[in-house]
Amino acid sequence: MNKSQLQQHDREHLLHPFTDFHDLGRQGTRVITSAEGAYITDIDGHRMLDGMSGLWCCNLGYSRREISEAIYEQLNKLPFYNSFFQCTTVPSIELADLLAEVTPAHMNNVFFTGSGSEANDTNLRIIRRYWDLKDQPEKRIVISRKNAYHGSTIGGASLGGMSGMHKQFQALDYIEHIQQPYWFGEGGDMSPEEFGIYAARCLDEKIQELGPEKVAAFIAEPIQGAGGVIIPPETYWPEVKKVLDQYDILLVMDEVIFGFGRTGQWFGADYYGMQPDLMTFAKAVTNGYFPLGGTMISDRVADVIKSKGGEFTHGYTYSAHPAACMAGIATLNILRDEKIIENVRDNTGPYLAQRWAELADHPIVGEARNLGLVGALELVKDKGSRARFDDKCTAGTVCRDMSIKNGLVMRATGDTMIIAPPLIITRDQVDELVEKARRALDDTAKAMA
Ligand code: PXG
Repeated sequence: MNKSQLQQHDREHLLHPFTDFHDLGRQGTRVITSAEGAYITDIDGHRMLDGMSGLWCCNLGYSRREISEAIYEQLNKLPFYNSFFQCTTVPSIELADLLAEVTPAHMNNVFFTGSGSEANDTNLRIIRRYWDLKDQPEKRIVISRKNAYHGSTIGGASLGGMSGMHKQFQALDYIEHIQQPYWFGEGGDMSPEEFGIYAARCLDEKIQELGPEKVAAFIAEPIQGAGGVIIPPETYWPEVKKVLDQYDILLVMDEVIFGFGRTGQWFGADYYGMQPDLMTFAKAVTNGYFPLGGTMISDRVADVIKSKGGEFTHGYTYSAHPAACMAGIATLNILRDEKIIENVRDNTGPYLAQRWAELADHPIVGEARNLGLVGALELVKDKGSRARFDDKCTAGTVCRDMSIKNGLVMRATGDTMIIAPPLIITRDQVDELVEKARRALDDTAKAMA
């Protein structure tokens, strides 16, 4: 099939995730046909630096045969076996060992799932089971944050705080949402430091309002990813820690985007010095090569679930799929053996920080923020008042299209442009990324004038 035939069949038979079908019909899909290193190529032969690592998952880029070969060999040896009913497979044990090694010291158990959404559903099941076994069944409520993203199953979407999503389904009734730590958008006249404390105190207020004896857990991404790379003010996480230390409430850190090196540390929890009870992961655990997610479970929680006896009635057919686990093993070995994360921390992360900050002087950039290998640009019409161009987020859409035209995949969340390039990006490629982003900004400024 040629390009237009592919687009037509796509329109007729494929319902895409998070897609406006009118727009899709009008514009047609972009057909991506190949990828190499940090670049993807579409059906027209247009090659782009992939500033989004696929969908925050191909942290090692697209050319790691060690991973694809590990999957292939496993599929030929034992393509599937389940981990229910006292069965197990060698890859699942080996990956569990490796995860226990790279995650914080107090986390030594994993429950495997097929995705991040499923893993957050698993978290809800574990939280409930934990408090029941502790004879505190009244602890039921989970606190999350507005504009959080925790997936798209009913559980994941209920935990998430995106208003557009909540309009389209009925959320679970035991989840509450509080203020997000988004200083640029919602900090008003407060300094970032003041606002960080304020946003953390909102957690305390909510716990007191609900009654600590009813609150089971607090869930948060270390940095909001899909919500627009919202890097909390430095005061936020230490204050959240203080709040949580006062109460007997579980902390779930959703590391689906920031796990496996994005901050220059293995996990966001390491970066912020937090000790979560549960830690959701997916995406980069297999470098995006095979679907796999899961949740890491602290010793405190695992001991209760394991020792109090009785069956934990939860699991997925593809929990611990052997080929997925082999992909995970190969990925973690590369991250560890090639010191990829150390390189982000000491070399490419600081270099991106320096180059990305230069974009703050652009006339339509209200803020350029970054941490490790992630970054965001706030597009504004007026820098002083942080006023946007319009309420339809036209600037973000224009900038995304200009960026793609200029050979860089940059994503728009409203009028916030975001990047999360592969962790293997070189300094030269960081230069290329920043130059292409600047060109996209220039083109956007012209189009919006
Ligand atoms: N938690 C977080 C923090 C995520 O970012 C999920 C859970 C769900 O994972 P699965 O594997 O079920 O998709 C995610 C997923 C975007 C975008 O546009 C982000 C995600 C997924 C799709 C799009 O930034 N994150």
